[in-house]
Amino acid sequence: RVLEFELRNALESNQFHLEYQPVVEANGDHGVVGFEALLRWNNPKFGNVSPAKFIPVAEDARLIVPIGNWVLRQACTDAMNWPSSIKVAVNVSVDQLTSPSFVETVVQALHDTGLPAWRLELEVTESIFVRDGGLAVQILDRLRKLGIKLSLDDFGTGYSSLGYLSNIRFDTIKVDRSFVTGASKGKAECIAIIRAVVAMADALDIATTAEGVENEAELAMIQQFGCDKIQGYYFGRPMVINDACALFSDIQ
Ligand code: G
Ligand code: G
Ligand code: MN
Ligand code: NA
Repeated sequence: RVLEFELRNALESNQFHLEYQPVVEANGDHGVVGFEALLRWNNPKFGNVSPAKFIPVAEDARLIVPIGNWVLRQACTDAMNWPSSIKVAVNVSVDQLTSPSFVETVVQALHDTGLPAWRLELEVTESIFVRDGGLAVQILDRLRKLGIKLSLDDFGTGYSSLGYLSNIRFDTIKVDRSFVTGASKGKAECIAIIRAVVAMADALDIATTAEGVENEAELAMIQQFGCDKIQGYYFGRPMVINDACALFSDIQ
């Protein structure tokens, strides 16, 4: 595949950069609590390619480990420029999580950048429990014991069972955007699902983040459901690192 060929030399030609989308508190003054790092690829031949398109290619070509490790290191480096209470979330593919030296790579990235473990949040999807659930649980447990935060991304859209929630303690469940969109259109099923997820998370002492909040009405709805955190265009689109840093400077 042409995309795979281009992807092979994207790292060394500096074609990747990260954008950061703010995660804010659902209530009060909606202060920024962290950012999710989102990978961007600008290729001379194809222009900007969406991660939704190239991540699966990178996974199939076994390029996701070096690319994912670059993301991890870059995100930890960038986060050191923010106030010391602000977290950074990094998406981790199953192949990356279960690759032989993933835990060591994370520890090294924290050590080299000086980022405290609790400021790093790793986002995984339910799909990691499908293939080799035992190994994934074991690795997540090691990461957790190091003080790293764990988030369950795109919750409710995967093919997994809830059993893993009794084996591994997540800090945050991210309610998938599709439920937020559906609920805001008055879809009773989506409303019921969000309510149930929040109730379950509360009972398990897990925080919830609502994804894809795009307007005032969706914000009000999410506040009513009792989600803890919000991520969505209403509070900020993914932005380059300088813009993320500028959110904290007093002079605007
Ligand atoms: O930023 P955007 O909405 O286009 O992202 C599309 C998808 O790509 C999302 O599901 C997101 O989780 C995923 N993605 C973005 N950056 C990374 C990354 O660094 N690693 C992995 N594994 N997935 C990512
Ligand atoms: O799968 P994951 O949750 O990691 O994907 C995050 C993706 O969701 C990013 O690509 C980001 O651009 C996108 N996103 C974030 N907030 C919104 C939003 O409010 N609306 C829409 N349509 N997409 C969003
Ligand atoms: Mn994510
Ligand atoms: Na998501």
